[in-house]
Formats: sequence, C-alpha cells, structure tokens
Amino acid sequence: MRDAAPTTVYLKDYTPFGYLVEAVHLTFDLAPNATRVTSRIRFAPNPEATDRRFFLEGEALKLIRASIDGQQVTPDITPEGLSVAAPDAPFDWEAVVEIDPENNTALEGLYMSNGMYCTQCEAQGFRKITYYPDRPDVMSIFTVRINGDLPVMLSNGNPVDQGEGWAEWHDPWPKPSYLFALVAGDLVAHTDSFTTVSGRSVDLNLWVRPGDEHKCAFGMQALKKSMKWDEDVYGREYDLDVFNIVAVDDFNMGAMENKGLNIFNSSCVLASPDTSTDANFERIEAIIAHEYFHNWTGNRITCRDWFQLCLKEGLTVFRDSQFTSDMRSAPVKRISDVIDLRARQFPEDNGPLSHPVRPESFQEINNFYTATVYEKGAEVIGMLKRLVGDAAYAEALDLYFARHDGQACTIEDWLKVFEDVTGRDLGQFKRWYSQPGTPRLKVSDEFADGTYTLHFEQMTPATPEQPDKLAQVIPVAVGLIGPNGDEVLQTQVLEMTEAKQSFSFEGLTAKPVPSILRGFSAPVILERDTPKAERAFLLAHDTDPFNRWEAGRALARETLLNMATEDGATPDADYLDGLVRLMRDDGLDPAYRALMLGLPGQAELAGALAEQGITPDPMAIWQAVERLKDAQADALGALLDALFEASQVSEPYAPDAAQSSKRALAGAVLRLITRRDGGARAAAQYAAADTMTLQLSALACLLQAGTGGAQLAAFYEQWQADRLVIDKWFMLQVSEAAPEAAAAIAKKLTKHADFNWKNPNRFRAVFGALAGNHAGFHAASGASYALLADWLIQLDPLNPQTTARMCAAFQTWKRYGADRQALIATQLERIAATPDLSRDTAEMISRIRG
Ligand code: 0A1
Ligand code: ZN
Repeated sequence: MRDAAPTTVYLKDYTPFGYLVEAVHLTFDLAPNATRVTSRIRFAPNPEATDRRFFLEGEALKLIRASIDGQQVTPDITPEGLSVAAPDAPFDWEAVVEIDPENNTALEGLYMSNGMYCTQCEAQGFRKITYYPDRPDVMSIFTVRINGDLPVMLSNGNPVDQGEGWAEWHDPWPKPSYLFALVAGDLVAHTDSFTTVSGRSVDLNLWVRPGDEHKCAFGMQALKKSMKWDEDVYGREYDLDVFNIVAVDDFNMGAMENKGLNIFNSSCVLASPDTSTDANFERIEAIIAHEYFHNWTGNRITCRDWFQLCLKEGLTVFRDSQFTSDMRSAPVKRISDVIDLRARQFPEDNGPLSHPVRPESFQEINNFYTATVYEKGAEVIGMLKRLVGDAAYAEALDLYFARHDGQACTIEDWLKVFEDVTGRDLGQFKRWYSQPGTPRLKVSDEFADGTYTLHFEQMTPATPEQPDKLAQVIPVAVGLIGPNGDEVLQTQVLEMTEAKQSFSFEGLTAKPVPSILRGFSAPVILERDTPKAERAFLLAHDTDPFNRWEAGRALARETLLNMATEDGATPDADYLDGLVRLMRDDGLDPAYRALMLGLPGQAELAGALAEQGITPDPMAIWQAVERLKDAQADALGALLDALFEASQVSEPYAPDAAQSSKRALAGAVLRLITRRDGGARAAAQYAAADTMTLQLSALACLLQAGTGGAQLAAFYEQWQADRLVIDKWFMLQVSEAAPEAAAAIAKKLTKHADFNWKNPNRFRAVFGALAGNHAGFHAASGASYALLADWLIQLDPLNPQTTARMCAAFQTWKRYGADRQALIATQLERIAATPDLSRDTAEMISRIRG
C-alpha cells in the first residue's frame, strides 16, 4: 500500500499541540527535481496543552539534517512524520529537506505547472513541503526567502526585498500552514491599486503567463468591487500592502485563499469576451469575491481543526452569495443557488455520502470539501440570519470579528456570539450542524370561520450512522394570497421547533392560497398535496419571486414525472399556459424568464421517482424532457421569435447583469427555436458570433440538433491554442451527446491528441460532462460506467484528489434498477480492488458501496 492503513480521525479526540510556534523562517532553493527547503522554527511549550510529545507531520520528504538549538538530532521517521525528544522549554528547530516538485502530479504541496512553481497546502499539503505541526490551530508568523533564477518569485504577506536570483517576503499576520503559498515563474502582472477606507493604498497584481494579459481586466475589477463591498457591508478592511492573485493551469479545485497570495485555477480567473461566456464571467466574479472574503472569514479568524471547515466555508459562501445578489439580480441568484443545491447537495445528503455540515470523523479530509459543508453550510447561516434578523446578524458578526480576530475557532464560538447578542439559546439550532439528511416538511391546511391554519410535520430520514433524528428549528417564510390575487399576509417567518406544529391566521374573509417557504427559507423538501390550480395561481400571482418560479418548477416536475411513468401522459396544459403568460410579461427580468423556461434536471427527476418508490428509467425521463421541450416550443410558437429579437443586445459587449440577462433569455429561446427550425437560426448566430456567449450557445443548439459537425471542426481550428476554450469544446460534445452516443463520444475524445488527462480541467471536461449527461451516463449497456471506472483507476496513482471527487458520480447508484445496480457494483468492486488505491479514493468508494 502506498498509504498506511487508513486511520479515522474523530472530532471528539481533539487536543491542542504541545508547543506554540513563535516564528517560522523558510528558505527555498528551487530546483525542479531537488528543491531544498530549510526551516528554522522557534517553538515554545504551549501552556494550554498537557501532551508535550514532539511530532511533526511530513510526507514524501527526504530529510537531509535536523537540529535542536544547533545540536544535530536523529528523529524517528515514519511515512506520516517525525518525532524526537524535545526540550520542555523554548527552542530553535532547524531542518533541511529535499523535495521533487516536477514529479508531484498530485498537485498538493509544491508542484510545477508549465514550468512554474506553485503550491497548494489546504488542507494537509504543507507537510509535503517540510516537517511541521500541519494543523490549523498552530498559527505563526512566516518569513520566506526564495532562491532561484525565475523572473517572479512570490510568497505571502509583504515583499521585504529582492535581488538577482532571490526574493524575501514577510507576513506579519499569524497564520496556519495551510495558508502558506509560494509561486515562482515567468509571469506578467496586470496591476492596479485600491485605497482602503482608512486611506491605505494597496498594490493589486494579477499574475499570468505571457499571452494571457488580455484576460485580466475583469478579474481585477471584480477584486476591487469585492474589497469595497467587504468594507461597506461587513466593515472589513484589507490588511497588507499588496494583494497578489496568480492564475495556474493545473489545479485540483477552483481557487485558494492563501494569505495575500491567492492562487486560482486559470478557469476561475481568466476572462475575455471572445473566450468566456457570461456564465464564466459571473462565476469568476463570485470566486474572486469568495477568496478575497476569506481574508477575514478563514484567515484572520481560522478553524481550530478540519471538522470546523464550515466555519470558514459556509460563512464565506454565504458572503459571496450576498455579494452576487448585490451586484446582480437577487432573485436570479437565489433561484440559481437553489437549483445548484438540489442538484449537488440533496443527492449527497440523501445518499451514502451523507454527512453533517460539521462532520464528526474522516479518513481523508480532502473528501469533505463538499456541497454539504459549503452550500448547506451557507444555508444554515442564511437561516440563522432570518431567525435573528438583519440588525442582530450585523451585531453578531461585529462581535465575532472583535472577539476572535487572530484565533482558530469552532462552531461553538460562532454560535456563542449570536447567543450573546440576542440572548437566544441556539442549542436546538445547532442540530443543523450535527444532523445530516434533508428534513422533509409535510404541510396540510384548513380554513374555518375566517381562520386559516397551516399544519406542519417535520421528519428527517435515517442516514448512514444516524438512524434517529431530532426536531430541528425550521424558519418557514410564509405569505398568504387572497382569491383575487392580492396578498393578504405579507411574508412572515414561522419558527418551527417541534416535530408537529400548527400556525393560525385569523380575520380572513376567504380561504387564502399559501405561499410557503418563500425565498427557500430552509434547505428542506416540502411535501404537500398541492392542488394544481394553486400552483398555477401562484405562478400567476405570487409576489415572492422565488416561490413564483417554484410554482412553475413544481408544475413542470409533476408533469414530467407523469410523462416518464405513465403511458400516454401528455404535457400539462396549465403549466404551458402559465409559461406562455409569463413569457409575454415584459415587466419581468429576462434572466428570470430564462429560469422559468428551464426544467428540473433529469437526475433530480430520477431522485424524485426513487423517493416515491418507483425505479427511475433514465431513458423514459430523457424522452419526457424532450417531449416537454417540444411542447414548450409549440406552445410559445411565434412568441419565440419576438422574444429572441427583443433580447438581442446592440451595445458593445459587457458581461454585466443587464446584458447577460438578455443573452440568457435569448440563449434559452434559441434552444426552443432550434427545435422548430432544425438549427437555421443557430447556424446564423454561430456564423455572426463575435463573443463566446453567442458562439457557444449556438454551437450547443447545433450539437443538440445533431447538425453541428462543421461548426465543431471550425471551433477547434479557431481555438486550438486556447486551453480554456478547448475545455469547452471537449465538454460540450459530451454534455450534448444523445444518450446512446455519450460513452462512445467520450471514449473517442480520450484518444484525441489534446486530451491531457493529467490536467484536472481537461479530465473533468470529459468525465464531469459524462456524469452530468444523465441518460448518457446511465445508458443500459453500462459503457459509461466502465469507461469512467477505467479512467479513475488510471488517474488515481497520479492525482488522488481529483479521482476521489469524480467517484461521486456513482453516489446515487442505489436509486436505479437491478440491472444498472449490478453494472455499477462491478465497477465499484473493480476500483476497490485496485492495488495501492489512494486513501482518498478508497474512502470514497467504500462509503459509496455502503
Ligand atoms: N479553500 C478553498 C478551496 C480549496 C480546498 C481544498 C483545496 O485543496 C485540497 C484547494 C482549494 C476555497 O474555499 O476556495
Ligand atoms: Zn472557500
């Protein structure tokens, strides 16, 4: 085994490290295959700790020498680290190790990407750079010297000095090792500056490879907007003289918030109108904000241990959603977030990978950077804010920053500031952090003598290791609408705390229509036998934009489920009528109308059937969706042309909310037009397109219609020198493939000269798209399952992290029929039986198998 036998780490076993680290000096002598790292570390006994064992984590390091207070020592070395007898008094540790960045294909620790040195230390990568107490509660002040012959050499904090072949950096803010970063290479900067609220000027640099300079302007503007927003909304000022961002082509995740030196997957920062879509721009703006916001929520206040990951991630996702809502459309952002939550978090929460927002054990922490920790973690904060109100939320956050600046904290610390500010007991609320699973909220109603009553019952199904669930605090935002369409009760937050609870509203002249869970006020599944007429009524009249969209979504879901399971079922006329009426309403934001045209994902529909005890047939679901889209196109008819024309943008391209909203509607409409004209309009748009948004949306339509061969070839010719665009070329062919063709197309693409499978973006372009093509992935032959398993087995020895994340494609396997389950079980067994499987992948596969 490459890794030692898996050990499980438990939250309950936390103990502090025996020593404090007063200061760290690191010297890097860079060389591709033999970089020397010299560490000088000042340790002092930790008065809070009882266990004084001196163990430093270290993996894949060649120890050259080590000393304590200048005396050479010979530590005991294991694959996990070293231990040595250390004084019970302050002392200086010095060690020299050698590492091999060029052969570091796991992209964790110090590695090379296109000749550039870069690091990724979260969560436990620093131990691949030198021996260290590699845990977030050990915070220290770092000084770094880099020796090498590269034009640009960066680390955290402020530049101290530099000369020919060296550079020195000092970070005055104590930080844990996971926030350490180093970058060295042939880079060019797009520069700007920002003056903080107290008048300090900060140099801003976005470092890229020569040739990418024209893709920096948007990211820089997003950074400046984020800095200003965090001052205005959270009172948070930046705290160094310089803020560096670097774009890297080989990166396992989206981006990383290293102090003063954020490192980004180039796909999450580089943008230009001709190579990036509106959706890319919006995502980049959000990720830049997210990493920047971590400077306070994550860096200045960090996590005590990795079980507390949601402390920084849930809060920072919540903050970046607020930012996007302020910069763009709040309803569109909320609806998009809920679509994403249902697509990614709900399957996780209701399947074999279910875990609490704050997990209580893990084998490999990298497997817990999940939708549950991030997105459900953000939902929990949204609920808290709704329960205490905006003013108390702001006060609690001020107290959090004042009380905990410079500390490594827990969820208990976080909740305590809210308790202290509001006087509330949040003991029951805390269950959101410890109980996995999506609560089901059953609702019924009655009306008598002018009183309308809503009855609620909550139930959270059993999840692995947690069969019994206690009642949670559920904020249910409710409004009531009278028969004439007027709102008779504005949004009120009902606070549900019991397993069963009822709420009454008096003095009504007629039975109202309830609008429940407005704004998706809690991450639950609402179960109510809602009469179809009520849904249609809310689609027409709800004043809450989320619930108005939700009414249409529910009608679409119900008709699709019927069509997928009942012979002869036809598209629901009420849904189509309501949709046509909304599409005619020019008062509605075009992006909102584009969302209205969207349909529930096929995986979501499969999950809904499985919930009802019906075995989902992926092909039947696919056909139902196809038929409903045809029905949408027929029902909208000539209106489609009018909408398409009205959504054209004549001004020069800008990726702002106003323009991209129009293009979102035009793009959704073009999909339907293609169903009627066989692709003529899309071909014309493709031929005339001068931006990636228009080019790609046209190409997607053509591929879906099965007529895009010529354009696909032309697209490759035009963009073959641009990796990020070629990722789109790979991805689109698989995501638009017909169900029976998907596996073969993906397989053919893996043989393409540009299929660099060691690059995570390229690997994900093909296999992320395959897993996302529901009917293609679940093709009855099992070809997609086998292909994905082949490639996971091939990638695992090189890059365990990306392999393990992709295993999640199999997490819903028990939903499907016996034939598919057997096919998937074979692949899971095959992966599990692979010799020397990484700890990351082994843990994922064993959890998925159950
Ligand atoms: N903290 C980063 C995400 C991140 C997590 C783990 C990584 O490597 C295992 C890399 C990045 C964020 O939230 O953006
Ligand atoms: Zn984050």
